[in-house]
Amino acid sequence: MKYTDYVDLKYKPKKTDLICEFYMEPASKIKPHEAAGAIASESSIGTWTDVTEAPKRIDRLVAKVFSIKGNKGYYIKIAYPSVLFELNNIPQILSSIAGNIFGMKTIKNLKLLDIEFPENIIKSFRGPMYGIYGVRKLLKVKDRPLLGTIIKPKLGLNEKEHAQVAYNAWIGGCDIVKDDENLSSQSFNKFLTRVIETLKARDKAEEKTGEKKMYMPNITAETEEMLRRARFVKKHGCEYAMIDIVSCGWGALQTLREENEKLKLVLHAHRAGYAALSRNPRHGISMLVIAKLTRLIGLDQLHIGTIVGKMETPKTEVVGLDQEMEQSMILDHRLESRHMLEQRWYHIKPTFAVCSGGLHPGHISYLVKHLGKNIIIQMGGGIHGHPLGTFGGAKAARQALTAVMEGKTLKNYAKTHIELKKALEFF
Ligand code: CAP
Ligand code: MG
Repeated sequence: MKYTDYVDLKYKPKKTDLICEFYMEPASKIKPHEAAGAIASESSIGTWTDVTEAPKRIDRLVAKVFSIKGNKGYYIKIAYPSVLFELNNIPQILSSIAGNIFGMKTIKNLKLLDIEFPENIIKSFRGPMYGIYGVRKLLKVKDRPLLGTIIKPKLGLNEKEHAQVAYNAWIGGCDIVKDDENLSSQSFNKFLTRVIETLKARDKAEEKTGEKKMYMPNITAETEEMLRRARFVKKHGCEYAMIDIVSCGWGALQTLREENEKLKLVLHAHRAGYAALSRNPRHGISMLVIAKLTRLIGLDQLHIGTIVGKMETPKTEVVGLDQEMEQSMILDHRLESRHMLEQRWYHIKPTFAVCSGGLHPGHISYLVKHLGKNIIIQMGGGIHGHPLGTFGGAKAARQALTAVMEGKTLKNYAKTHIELKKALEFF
């Protein structure tokens, strides 16, 4: 088969097909049909030349390019017979549809924009154990965004200092305190000691505030060690674990999710490193794909970016309502869906979207307006950089959230809340 034999613009995808949408730029002198066919061939059963003794029957396994739109840069759609993919195996699925094709000479740029999974593949994954509703039930917070902070400075504090900063953030008004993405178990802050100290601080903060408080320790490590840390966390009465999904890898996430059937932890997905894949609009893998894979495997919360704040998040990369949804993800109006992670997807529970990165109390109105209430808002510098310190910063953040939920402007609310006033002046 020639590459162009993989193009059939009349093909109507079957419900059982897995469908990928790519943005593609052919290499110079390569026609779009040939470039698109090369992608379909290499990501399904083909290679650069025909195989002399291949059995005829495998021709029914070819992927088909059924849509090519654009000029110079093209949006193409490819349908794959789902039999090409192993159920419950994200690494293999990615080795097909996000593997060799990124390096082919016939392609100058290629970005995997979206994957539409058929039902049989979706049903082979567990999805989140808790999802939005399970986390809300755990935290006893019904219908407002959850407020979190990341302990700052991100590295350097010892275990007791870490716990003290967490305590101040919790009594100031944060629901959740998390470790930063590059804090694991360094000489100055050992994981086991940090967890013990910070859980003691959590219990004190719960007693003082009468509110449920959550700590998300970062268990990112080699897989076996990560599982040991997850079991330790569970044993010491912590309900959460946070993991850097890109650094740990998809296979490790699946292992953790399997173990979590026993541990029943809320799993928080930090996406450090995702921008190496998604930032270039013309090459790589979109955040939408990363979000779908993370939700399919079954993490409960995921950083989705925010248009405001410090991280470069092109509008198209904020996993949001305007993303092209696949048939199986139906907007679930019960949830007032504002972003894809909370939409229904067969048995897969809705994932809590986490907004973070350069946020401060002044951003809360914008976030709720654009992403709704089913979000977790996290501030690191926006709380620990407040002129009155961590406690004042957490108070300011909680005051801003209360104002927005009561339909008041931050400016007016700040007239009677000094911590918020100082935050709005300072940031
Ligand atoms: C935020 C943060 C988070 C980023 C990740 C940081 O701290 O802790 O890791 O939010 O980005 O280390 O930058 P600040 P994203 O609040 O002080 O910025 O959420 O976009 O994945
Ligand atoms: Mg961080």
